[in-house]
Amino acid sequence: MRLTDYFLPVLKETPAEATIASHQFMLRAGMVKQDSAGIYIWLPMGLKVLRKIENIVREEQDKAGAIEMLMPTIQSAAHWKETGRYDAYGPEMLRIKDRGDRELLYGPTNEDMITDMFRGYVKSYKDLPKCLYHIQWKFRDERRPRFGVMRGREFLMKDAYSFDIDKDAAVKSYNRQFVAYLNTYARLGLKAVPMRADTGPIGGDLSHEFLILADTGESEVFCHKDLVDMAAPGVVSDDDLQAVVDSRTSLYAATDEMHDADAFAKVPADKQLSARGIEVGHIFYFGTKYSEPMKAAVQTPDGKTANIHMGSYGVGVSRLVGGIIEASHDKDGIIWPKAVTPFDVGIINLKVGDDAADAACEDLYAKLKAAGLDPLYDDRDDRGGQKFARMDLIGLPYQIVVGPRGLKDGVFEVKDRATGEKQSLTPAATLDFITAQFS
Ligand code: P5A
Repeated sequence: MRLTDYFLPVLKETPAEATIASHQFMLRAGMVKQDSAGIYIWLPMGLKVLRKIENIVREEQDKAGAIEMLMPTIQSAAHWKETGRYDAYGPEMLRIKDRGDRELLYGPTNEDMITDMFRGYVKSYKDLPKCLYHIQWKFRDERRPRFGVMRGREFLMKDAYSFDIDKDAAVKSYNRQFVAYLNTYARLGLKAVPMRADTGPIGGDLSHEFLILADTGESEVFCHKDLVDMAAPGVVSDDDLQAVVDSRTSLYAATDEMHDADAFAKVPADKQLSARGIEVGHIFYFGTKYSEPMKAAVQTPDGKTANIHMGSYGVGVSRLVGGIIEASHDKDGIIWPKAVTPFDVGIINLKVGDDAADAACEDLYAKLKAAGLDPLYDDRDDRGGQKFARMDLIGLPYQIVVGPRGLKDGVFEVKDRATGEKQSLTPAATLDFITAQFS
């Protein structure tokens, strides 16, 4: 993409309403614009990152055997009345009436709707287990929307729902999602720690939140330090699921609502970590909480009927955009992990209009694209300082600076955004170096 063709409305000043780095940088880098409290327009570069995160989440769900579908954002109140959640959910739910005075709502989550759908089709144990998911916008009329997309009112969630014949089978489904979450966050370049968590309005007694540690996080957390740097498990066979989950849950980790000071005191003092965290996922096993009132039951092998055991599994997809920035930035701007960067590499032309500089940039731009990369070419006629600041702000992992001085010696300057390291490379070596970083 050429910058002169793109829509990248970068701001010079930090908007006063933004108090944390991710919010400031997302506004300044032209990724989002607030339309009303907690509701955002996703501008082109913000959307690119959102889609990359969404795709990684999707791939890991698919690998875990979950099946993608799509439920609507607007739901009928009837499902929620059946489970008793219509009243219980309170003012966070946006309630709407249609022209026929029928009660609708903008979905804050989908347990009630999917249980209604599933019970209509599935009547036998032979059709279990199943795990279905979608990636869809939610609305929660949060009392205090803040920190940009981190606590929005409208936000994108991946929500999966598992259906099993009994508790043992349901715990297996839970464990499979638990492991998928570890792999998902690792691919996003994050260290997310699973912690025992409160279940709130979703319900159930087995639940973990996945949190990334950050000073600006909204949750207070307590955990064993070793959990933070554990490597992702990768592919795990069904037989090994429980052991992988146990290797995490045997170490102390809890959010403040579930914190047990006595148990935490037993963690060796040099391993105790109290910190703040950003909740980027939350998984639940809630048994028959929805299937019982909705009579979602199947025939068992011995001819009886049993209520389906369910779990639900959420990832905060739009929150992750902010979460990744909180975990990876410096004073000058964002530092994107390669897996989610909006563009792979930036080309800075320091002398737009100069034949040699223009030709070198065009050639490099074409070759990077031919190599399957996604470069952003800054071909705007701006001052050098402005170009450097803009490129640092938007945080692409590599920058290639093309200017008259280097060209005289036949080299470009290649900068690593994370380390600040610079090297002078010939055009051919530049191409080799950059493509190697993405292979
Ligand atoms: C699990 C899937 C649920 O809603 N039902 C379906 C369950 N869980 S949850 O914890 O309430 O939400 C799941 C994840 O969504 C993100 N999230 C938010 N992101 C941005 N703004 C919000 N206001 C917001 N609320 C929840 C979190 O990452 C949470 O873990």
